Amino acid sequence: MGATGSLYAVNKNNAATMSQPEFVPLPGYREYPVDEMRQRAAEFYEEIRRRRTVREFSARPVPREVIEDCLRAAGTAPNGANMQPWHFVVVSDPATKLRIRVEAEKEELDFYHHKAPKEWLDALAPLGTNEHKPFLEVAPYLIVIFGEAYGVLPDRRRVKNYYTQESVGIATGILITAIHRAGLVSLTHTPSPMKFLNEILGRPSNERPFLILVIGYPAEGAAVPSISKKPLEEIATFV
Ligand code: IYR
Repeated sequence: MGATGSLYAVNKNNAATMSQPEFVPLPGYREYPVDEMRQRAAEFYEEIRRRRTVREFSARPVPREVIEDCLRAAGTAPNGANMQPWHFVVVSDPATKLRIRVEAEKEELDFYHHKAPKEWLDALAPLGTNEHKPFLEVAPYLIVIFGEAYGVLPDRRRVKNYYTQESVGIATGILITAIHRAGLVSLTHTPSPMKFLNEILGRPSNERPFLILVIGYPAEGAAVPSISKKPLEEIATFV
């Protein structure tokens, strides 16, 4: 069972009987000679530093299997007590994308013109964002990521989850990295509030929308803001 077990089985085991831990020899670990380790770390940095958040998408279709493998990768994320407190809804249906766009733009209009304090709008100014979200219709895939506030067993008993936000955040980071590695681009979109996503997608109330990941090819000639990342010295301290 373990990592591949269903929520039901994992929790049934854990909750019903304080089961004995079952261990297997660490599968799949690879040690690299130190030079190769250095090279791999440097190469990964070069690869991931090319990732950019993109807001202009092409409508070009993307193979579903690619999305499936990226989701499998996300599902390997470390998480609280291995409850895997996430659910990913993959939206490609045009009518559903349109409904999401309409509801998101309502919230965004309110955000940009009423709710957002000036300080927040000033912070967003370099990104050039506004209430118009055509990418929600144009991009071939939206993955709506939900975090489970608590689990629900088939007999409707509730199961406690742990560190849901952290767990879903880590899984989302892996998903974004997988999408980049596949040669696609993504955008993390967070209309607020996001409750409308439960209604449109028919998700139960124990699931809370975390964010919408917009996925596809960049539009031809897509441009991104001229911004930079902080250098290592600013983001890390070695003691
Ligand atoms: N949700 C809005 C505003 C927004 C907020 C942050 I923080 C960003 O980094 C980017 C946008 C929107 O999507 O436009």
